[in-house]
Amino acid sequence: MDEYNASSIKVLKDLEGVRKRPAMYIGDTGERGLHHLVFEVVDNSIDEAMAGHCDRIDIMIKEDNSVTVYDNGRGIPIDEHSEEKKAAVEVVMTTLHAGGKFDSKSYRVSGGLHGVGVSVVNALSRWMEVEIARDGYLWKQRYERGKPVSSLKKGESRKNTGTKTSFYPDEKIFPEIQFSYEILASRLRELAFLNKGLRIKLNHIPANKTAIFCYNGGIKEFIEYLDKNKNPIHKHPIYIYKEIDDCVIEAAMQFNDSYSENIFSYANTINTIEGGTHLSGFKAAITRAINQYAKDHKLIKDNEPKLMGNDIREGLTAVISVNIPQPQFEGQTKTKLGDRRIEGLVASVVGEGISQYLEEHPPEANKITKKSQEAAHARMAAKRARDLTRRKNALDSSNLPGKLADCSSSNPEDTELFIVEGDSAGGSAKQGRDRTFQAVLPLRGKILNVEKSRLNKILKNEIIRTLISSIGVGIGEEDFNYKNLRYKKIIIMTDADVDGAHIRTLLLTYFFRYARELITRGNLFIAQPPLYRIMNGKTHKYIYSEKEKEKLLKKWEDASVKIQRYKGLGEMNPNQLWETTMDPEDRVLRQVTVDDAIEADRLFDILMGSEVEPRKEFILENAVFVQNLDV
Ligand code: 0RA
Repeated sequence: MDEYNASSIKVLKDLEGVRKRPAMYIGDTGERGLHHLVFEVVDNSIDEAMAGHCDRIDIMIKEDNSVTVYDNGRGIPIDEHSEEKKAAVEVVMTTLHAGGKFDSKSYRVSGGLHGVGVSVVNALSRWMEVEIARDGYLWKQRYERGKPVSSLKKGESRKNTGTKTSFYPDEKIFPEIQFSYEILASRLRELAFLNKGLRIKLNHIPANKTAIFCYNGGIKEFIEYLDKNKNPIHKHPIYIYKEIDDCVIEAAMQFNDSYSENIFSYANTINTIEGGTHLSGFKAAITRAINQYAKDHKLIKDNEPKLMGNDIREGLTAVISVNIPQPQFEGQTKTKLGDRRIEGLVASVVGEGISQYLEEHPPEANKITKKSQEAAHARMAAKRARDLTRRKNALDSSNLPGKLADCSSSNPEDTELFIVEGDSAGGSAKQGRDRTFQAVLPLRGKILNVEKSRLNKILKNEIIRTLISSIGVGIGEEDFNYKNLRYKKIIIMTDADVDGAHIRTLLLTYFFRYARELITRGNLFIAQPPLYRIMNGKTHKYIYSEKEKEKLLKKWEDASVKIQRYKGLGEMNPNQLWETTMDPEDRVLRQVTVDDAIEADRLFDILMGSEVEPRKEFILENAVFVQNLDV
């Protein structure tokens, strides 16, 4: 067999494989996988921008849910590929992992979250079209379900260069093909922050929304965006940028008067949720630089202990972003940077940058140091108090709270904890549940906003203490231990109204700040009680959304239907609560994710901050960090 035929057969086989097992390439075929298609195509344009050949990318979602991504880069090469006897662009569009083949100095990421290649998007699209302006002409090719349906055609003459890729997600693969403006905007905004000066335009026609993201300040503006609802203790973020060897290291940070730490790390524009060597180098540099400054300027006495990293990072918002050739990703979700040499490189670049900033800005340097010292004192006072009262014991699960109605199984692999708002709903839940594996914890009273307090105060709050001992994993960096988790699923069950949303958010804030592992490992859920019960003669149906209600009313148009609206969980009797919300066979749970930790964090600020309007809007629109899931 000649080489041409051999490679054609391989292409068809690969294509078949992608369509047979799409999840292996894009994670899933739900909302996340669908959006992944867009990001995969955009990533190719981002690569072109990172190589310095493109400064604008336009993304359009059309009325029919087809997508167009345009960039003004050099255009995908169109010349005939010597081995395969077809245009280079066709090879790129139809061959698995052919992406960075033409460019050895590419920052292309292979494996991991992105970088599966545009051929995967092609294989999963009903059709795809590529238009290239290059070498004086416009060139066009069309594919259907990954196979070319025409050769590359030369069109009218063109002076400029660029690439336009359009596709329509295959409905045979994706059950839903509607794109979310929010999901697209949030990642595109992030990409614009990470690529200083790059202009990214999003036009979502079905949603009737357009945005242009372009930040000449790069991640420095990212910090300002993240901290929009906070009070910084110095006016301008500290900003560090350095190209060294074949790497680019960029960091920005600002201290605010809150108690929480927000560091976002990126490698080649991938959000490294699990951190890695760039993050540890960054943290080490901050701790070292501030201690050195404090020592040199006699702000810490010789007999006093050094400031700890945690103390220094209280109220810190920071972004560390590195671009390196061939990054190695590790960890459960392949979002942990593994390259050892980056640790020292980042530590020295960032250390030098911070030290220089501190020397050049004495008033700011003093404020930052003083803030760290206060945090250290608070931490030591809290530790003394804790040791004295042996609070640790009171908080572990050998001391279960009286309010908790535990289940009989003690195997954390199949147990569930329902956290329920109010005593009356708590009563119904206790009666309605399957007590072999379902535990119920009714909460009454005000839940503390953990965003506004330090750990020692949080530990004094009765509701928080009840939560901690029921769940079993402890709290804070020293005490938290995932192994002690007492329930596989933790389910927040609140009323479907604004008060319920508020309580839910306070609880989410607590989990996000002090037990984030429960979110990242997928243990946290939100129950979905029905909004209505619609009766039609002898039959009835529970309804969970307005859309569903409209559909059913249309279907039952002529019948004499009766609609009962549920305002709270308390209006359902125990049996109804079981049937609609607690029975694993029929219920709908939403899994809480921190996929978009950035937006989540900003939203927590909005929700808990003093501005009422954005808060209302958010509660009504409902969280982006909650993903629909049927369990
Ligand atoms: C490799 C080489 C060259 C361009 C590209 C890749 C390229 C790929 C994509 C994908 C989307 N937009 C793109 N823009 C450019 C050009 C090499 C040359 O001109 O010498």
